[in-house]
Amino acid sequence: MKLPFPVAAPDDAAREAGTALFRVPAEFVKGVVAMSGLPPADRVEVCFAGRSNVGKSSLINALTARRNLARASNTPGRTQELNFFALSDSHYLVDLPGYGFANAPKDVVAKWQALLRAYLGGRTTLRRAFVLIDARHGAKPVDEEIFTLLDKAAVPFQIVLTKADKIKDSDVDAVLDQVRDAARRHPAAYPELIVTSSEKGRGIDDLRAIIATL
Ligand SMILES: Nc1nc2c(ncn2[C@@H]2O[C@H](COP(=O)(O)OP(=O)(O)OP(=O)(O)O)[C@@H](O)[C@H]2O)c(=O)[nH]1
Ligand SMILES: [Mg+2]
Repeated sequence: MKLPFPVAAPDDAAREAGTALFRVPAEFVKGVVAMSGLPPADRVEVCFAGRSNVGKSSLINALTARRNLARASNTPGRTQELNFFALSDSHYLVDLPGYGFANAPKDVVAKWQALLRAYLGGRTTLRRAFVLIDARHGAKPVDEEIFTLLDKAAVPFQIVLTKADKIKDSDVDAVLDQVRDAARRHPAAYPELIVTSSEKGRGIDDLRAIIATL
C-alpha cells in the first residue's frame, strides 16, 4: 500500500490550541552535554533533528516568536549541545546538534553524534521527533540513518521541510514526492509532512498546532 503522506492541515481547534500554547514566552532551560544532564522526564517533549545548517534553531525561534532564543548561525555546527526550552510547565522543545557535518574535529563530532543517538534512542518522554529536511535538497543518506534509528527506538518522527522560501512551489512539490518515497520505507514516519519557512512564517502555525495536540 502506498500511503499518501499529505501536507498536514490542522483544524481550527488545533490551531487555537497551538496559539494558546505558544502565547506564553518560551524559556531556555539548559544545554545538555551528557545523558546524565537531562532534565527530569516529566512533560511532553519534542525535538528538532536534522543536518547541520538545515534551520533547526531558526525554526524554534520562529515557533516561539523569539528572534534569538535558540541561536541560529551561518556557521554549520553551531548547536553543539541538546538545548532544552520550556513552554509553560507542560512541554520541552529540544534543539539538537546537527548531523552530517564534516568540518569539525572528528572526536568532537563523534561525541555529539553519540549523545544525539543516545538521546533519540533513550528518552522515554520524547513524544515526537521533527526531522528537518532542506526543501532545496530533499532527504539524504544521513537523514535515512536517523529515520532508521528512530524506527528502532520506536520514536514517531515527522518530516518538516525548511527554507521553502528559497525555491518555487513547483520545486517544493517535487521534493515532497522524494521525501514521501523515503518516508514510506520507515514504520516510525508519521504520515503527514509539514512545509515551513522560518523566514516568511510559512507552516509555523501548523507546527504549533501539531505540537499542542500531541
Ligand atoms: N531563507 C531562509 N533561511 C533560513 C531559514 N531557516 C534558516 N535559515 C538560515 O539557515 C542558516 C542556518 O540556520 P540555523 O537555524 O542556524 O540551522 P541549524 O539547523 O540550527 O544549524 P546547526 O545548529 O549548525 O546544526 C542561517 O543562516 C539561517 O538564517 C528559512 O526558513 N529561510
Ligand atoms: Mg542550531
